[in-house]
Amino acid sequence: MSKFKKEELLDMFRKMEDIRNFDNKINQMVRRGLVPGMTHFSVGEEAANVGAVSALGEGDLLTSNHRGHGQSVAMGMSLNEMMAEIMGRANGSCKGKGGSMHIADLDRGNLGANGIVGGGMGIATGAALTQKMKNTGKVVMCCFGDGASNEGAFHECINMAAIWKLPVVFYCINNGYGISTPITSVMNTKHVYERAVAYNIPGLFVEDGNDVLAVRETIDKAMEHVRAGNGPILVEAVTYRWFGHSTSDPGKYRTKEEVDEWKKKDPILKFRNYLVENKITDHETLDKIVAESEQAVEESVKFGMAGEQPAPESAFEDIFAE
Ligand SMILES: Cc1ncc(C[n+]2csc(CCOP(=O)(O)OP(=O)(O)O)c2C)c(N)n1
Ligand SMILES: [Mg+2]
Repeated sequence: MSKFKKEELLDMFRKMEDIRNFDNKINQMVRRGLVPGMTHFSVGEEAANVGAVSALGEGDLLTSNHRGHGQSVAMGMSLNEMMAEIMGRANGSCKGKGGSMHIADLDRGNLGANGIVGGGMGIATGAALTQKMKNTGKVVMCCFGDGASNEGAFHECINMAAIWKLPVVFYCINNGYGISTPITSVMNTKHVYERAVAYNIPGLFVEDGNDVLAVRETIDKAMEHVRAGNGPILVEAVTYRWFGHSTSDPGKYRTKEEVDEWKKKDPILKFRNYLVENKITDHETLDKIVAESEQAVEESVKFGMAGEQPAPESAFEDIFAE
C-alpha cells in the first residue's frame, strides 16, 4: 500500500494529465501559428517531472531548462498564465516577454526555465548559497537533461555546491538524447549519477523514470539528505520524450520501433493501473480527472486568446530589480 494519501496521489495523476494535455494542445497551437518561437514538450516525461517536483515543500525552489513546461505544471503554476505566456500575450506569467523557454513564477519558487543548456545550474547553485547564508532550511531542485551533464557548468556548479555543502538536488532527467545525439555516444560512464563520485557526493538512480512513485521515493530520500545539511546530491531518472526535440525536429535519428517501445511504457497508464489495481481509486474517478484536465487546458487557450500583445514600451519594463 502506498505511503502517500489518496488526495496526494490523485493530485499527482491530475498534474501528469495536465502536462500531457497542455503540451498536446500547444502542439496543435504551433500548427495554427499561435505560438511564436520554439517550444519543447514534456510528453512522455510526466512521471519524471511530477515525481520529483511533488517532493518539494513550501518555500523550496526550482530551476529548469528549455523543456520546462512539465516542471512548471507540476509546481502548480496557473495553466492560464502559462498558456498566455507561451502565446506571447501580456496576460502571461512573464507578461508575454519570456515565452516557452523563460517561464518563471517567483511567487511559487519557480526561478525559471532557461534556453541555455546548463544555464539553470549556476542559478540553482547561487540560490542555494543564498539559502545557506540566510539559513532558510529551503532546498533548491535543479532540473536538467542528460545533454547538460556534459556542459562545463555542470561540473563547476556541482563541485562548488559540494565544497560549500549547498542545499541542492541536482536532478538529471535522462531522456537518452541531446537533440539528435544519443547520450551513450558522448559519455564515458554508463550513467550520469555515477559522476557524483567525482565530487564526493551521493548519487541516486531511478531506473524507471516512468514510474512516478519510484521517482518520488528517490527524490524524497534526496531531499531528506540535502535538507539535513549534508550538501548536494545528484539524482538521475531515465525516461523518454515522445515528440521530437522541439517543434522543428522531425526526429529522423530514432526508429519508429524505439519510440513505439517507449510509448508502451506510458507513465500515465502505468500510474492509472497502479491506482486501480491497488484499489486506491477506480477508472471512473480517473476518467473524470482526465475530463477536468482537458477542460482546464481548453480554458487556458481561451484565456491566452483573450490576452493582448505586449505593448512595445513594455520591453523597457521589469529589466532591473527594484
Ligand atoms: C549552451 C548551449 N549549447 C547548445 C544549445 C542548443 N541546445 C538546445 S537543447 C540542446 C540539447 C539538450 O539536451 P538535454 O540537456 O539532454 O535536454 P533534452 O532536450 O533532452 O530535454 C542543445 C544542444 C543551447 N541551447 N545552449
Ligand atoms: Mg536529453
